[in-house]
Amino acid sequence: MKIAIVCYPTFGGSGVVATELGIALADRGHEIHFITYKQPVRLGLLSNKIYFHEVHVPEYPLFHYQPYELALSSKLVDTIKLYGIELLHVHYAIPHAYAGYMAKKILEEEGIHVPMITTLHGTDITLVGNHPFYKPAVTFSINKSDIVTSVSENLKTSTLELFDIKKEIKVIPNFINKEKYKVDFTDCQRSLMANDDERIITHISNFRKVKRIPDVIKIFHKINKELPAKLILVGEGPEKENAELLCEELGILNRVVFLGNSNEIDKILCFSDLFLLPSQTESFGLAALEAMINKVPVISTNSGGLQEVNKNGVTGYLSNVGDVDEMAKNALHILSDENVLEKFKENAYKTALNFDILNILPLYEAIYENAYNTRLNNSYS
Ligand code: GMT
Repeated sequence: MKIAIVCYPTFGGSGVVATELGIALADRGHEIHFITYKQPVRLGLLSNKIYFHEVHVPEYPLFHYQPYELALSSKLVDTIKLYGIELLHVHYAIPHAYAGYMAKKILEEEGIHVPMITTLHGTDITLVGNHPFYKPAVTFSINKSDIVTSVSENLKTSTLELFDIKKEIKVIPNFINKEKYKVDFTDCQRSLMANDDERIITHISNFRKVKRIPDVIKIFHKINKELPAKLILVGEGPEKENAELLCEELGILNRVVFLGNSNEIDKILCFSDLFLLPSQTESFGLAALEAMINKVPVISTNSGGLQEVNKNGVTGYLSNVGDVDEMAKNALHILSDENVLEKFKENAYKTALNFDILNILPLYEAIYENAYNTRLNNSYS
């Protein structure tokens, strides 16, 4: 099948999921066309099955805001016609579902019927899409999608609570590719980061407020009082500067490594002992799953869809948002005993295998087929 994928090209979870899905679909023989404003960060070399089409937004001084949706819709129309694309899959509702629907309608005028799948990722529903200034347009474009998927049961429930949704929402969880994470521990360059007697604790995110970075640092501070440890912070975002200030204030700057964005998180997770994700909310928590496939237990909050990924007392522990004391206590329980740590590591890995792409890809392929076969029925709605 010829499939166009619209996503954010950045390090955010929705872009990562969209890119990895496209790569896996291409491996299965589909022809994939990524349409976005920059080459997706997880997309390596292009192949004869993977194309990238850049959306350009010409600047004009009259515009206070440059019309990205308009440029995206036009790019979709042109690309779909040029390559005979049969299906459109948009990741993150804002503004992709809106622009996708417009493209679909323009194409229908020319007798071209392309079904649109919209995948909801989290903040497009819980933080941004829910804002009154966006809500009518987001509700409309979700309802006008041919098929709507959500990355967790919890996100589906929130979507139905927050919006007036007439469409069925199918849950297709996020995934990892276990083949990509076959690094042997002996290949890990642990000694670059910490001494042998130090535990390595990691956090990876886009450093937005929702990630509660101060909690990451406070939990680490409490752990570090009890046992020698290093904190590795991976990612860039608005909260990074405050994070550095807090580390300085607590006198732990020399125990914390700020690594910035990385395309080699597997190499970092390979030598990590524990992953911290104390988010305010997380529709799924892809970063936690990526930790788990690297045998890293997770200390997280119990908010959003995290409970669907991190299993309390098995792959790590879950606490109420802001309960840094309990999170530090649970972290110490895991880190203080080699046998306990090993058990959690093994459990984390085994649980992550349930989310292997080989289990998830057929679910997407089935909805693509269904959407394609029923495309004419839905075109006039
Ligand atoms: O804030 C982020 O983590 C980025 C955001 C996104 O939409 O790119 O992530 C959301 O989608 C991910 C992939 O489906 C989920 O794993 C994250 O849990 C979700 N983030 C939130 O709900 C805060």
